Amino acid sequence: MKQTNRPQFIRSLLVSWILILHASLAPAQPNDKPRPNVLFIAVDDLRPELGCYGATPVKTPHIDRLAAQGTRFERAYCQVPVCGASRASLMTGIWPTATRFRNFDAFAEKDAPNSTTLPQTFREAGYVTLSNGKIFHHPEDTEARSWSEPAWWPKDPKAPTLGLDSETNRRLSRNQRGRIFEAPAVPDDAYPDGKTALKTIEDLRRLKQAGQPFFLGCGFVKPHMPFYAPKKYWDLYERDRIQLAANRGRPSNAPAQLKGSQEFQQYHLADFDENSEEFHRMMRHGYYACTSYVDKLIGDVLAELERLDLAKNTIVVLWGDHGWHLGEHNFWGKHNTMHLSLRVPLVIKVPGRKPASTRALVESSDIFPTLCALAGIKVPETVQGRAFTRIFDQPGIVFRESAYSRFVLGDAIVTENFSYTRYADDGAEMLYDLRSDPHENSNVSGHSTYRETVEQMRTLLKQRQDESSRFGTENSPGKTGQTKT
Ligand SMILES: [Ca+2]
Repeated sequence: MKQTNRPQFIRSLLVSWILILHASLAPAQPNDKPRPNVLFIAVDDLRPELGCYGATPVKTPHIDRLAAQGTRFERAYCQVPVCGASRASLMTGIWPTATRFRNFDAFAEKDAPNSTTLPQTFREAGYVTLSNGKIFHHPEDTEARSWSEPAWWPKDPKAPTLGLDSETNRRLSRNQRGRIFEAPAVPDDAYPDGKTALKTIEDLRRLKQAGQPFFLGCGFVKPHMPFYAPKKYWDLYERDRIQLAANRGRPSNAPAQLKGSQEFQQYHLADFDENSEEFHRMMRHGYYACTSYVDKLIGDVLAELERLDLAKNTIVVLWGDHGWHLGEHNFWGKHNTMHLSLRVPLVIKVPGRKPASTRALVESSDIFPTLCALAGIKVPETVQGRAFTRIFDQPGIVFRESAYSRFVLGDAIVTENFSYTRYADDGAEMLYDLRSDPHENSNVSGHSTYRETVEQMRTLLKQRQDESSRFGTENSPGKTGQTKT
C-alpha cells in the first residue's frame, strides 16, 4: 500500500506546492478587491475631433458621456502616425527607431521579438484576453501569445461595399480599394464595425458568466477610409453647412520632406476634383458620419457593460491610433509628424476615480504600464513607456517633458509649447510655436528668435532617440534577462 501510494502522495504534494507558488506569484490584491477588467477600445484613424474635445460639429454623444465619467487626455500623442507601427508600439510599450516600428508593415513579433505584449502580460497574470476587430494591425501579430482565443475579425473589414450600383462598380474596376464613400440605408450591423460591436457584446455576456477577470479588445475600423457608413449617420450633417479648414495652404518655410498622405488617392474619388471645395466638404462629411457611426457602436458596447453590472469594476480605455488631417494644409490623413497627425484621442475611465481632464503630455507607450499599475500587475522590463497613474488623482501635474514620435525619415518631439521635427536625410528641421501658431502654419526653425529653442529641441530629441535605441542593447534579454509577469 505504502509503496503504491507514495508516487500519488508526492504528486499531490507537488500540485499543492505549485498552486501555492502560483498564488504567491499572483499580484497582491489590496483588501481582496476583485481585479479590475479592462475594455480596450481602439478606433482607427480617429483624431480628437469629438464633442468632448470641444469646438467641433462632430456628434459623439456616447464618447462624450464616457469622457464625462473618466479622464480625458488633452495632450496624448502616438509614437508613429500609421496604423501598424502605432499599434505594435502601444502593444509592446516600446518606442520606435529608424528600423523598428517604422511603417504600416510593422509587426511586434518581427520588430521586437523579445517583447511581451500588453494582453500577453494580462493573460500571464491570469486574465482571459480576447481581441475583436482591429487591435493589432495584422491579426496574426503575436496572436498565439497575446490572446486566450484566436483574434476575431469580421469578414472583409476593408472593402465592405454595400451601396454601389453596377455603373459605379464598373468604374471602380480600375481601383482596387473602391469608391471613397457610400451612404446606403442599411442597419448598423450591415458593416464590419457593427459586427465587431455585436461580437464584443456577446463576449461581455460570456465573460460575465465566467467570472474571471478579462482584458477585452474591441477595435473599430472607421473612420478610416473609405467613408462607408449607414445613411442615418450622414444625415446628421448638412453638407452645405460644413466648414472647411481655414489653413488649406502649405506651412510657410516647410521643408520639401513634409508631405500629406497619398493614401486617399488609392480610392475612387467619384466625380470629385480633389482640389475643389466640394471635395473638401465631402471628405469632412464622410469622416464625421463614420465617427458618429463608431460613436453609436461604442455606446452600444458601453450600455451592455453597464447592463451586466460590469462597469463598476472595468477600466475603459478609448484610444485612437494616430491623428488625421481633414484638409488642413491640403493634407488628408496621417503619415507625417505634424501635430494633427500625432495627437490622439485618449479617454480612460477608472472605476472609483473622479472625472477629470488633463493637459499633461502622455504617449501611447505609457498606456501599457498604466494599465498594469491599475491592475496590480508587474510591468515587463522591456516596456519603455511610464505609468501615468498619478494623473488620475492629480490631473494638473506635469508628467513628461516631451512626447516622442517618428515617421520614416522624420523624428519629432512635442513639448508643452513646441513641436519639432528633424529629417534624417539632410537634417532639415521644422519648429512650430504652439502658443502663437497652434495650427502650425509657420515653420520658425530658421528664425533667429528661436535659435536657443531649436538647440534645446535638438538636445531633447537626441536624448529621446538614444533612449529609444536602448531597447535591443542594454535592455535585451541577452544582457539583463527578460522579466515576464
Ligand atoms: Ca490607423
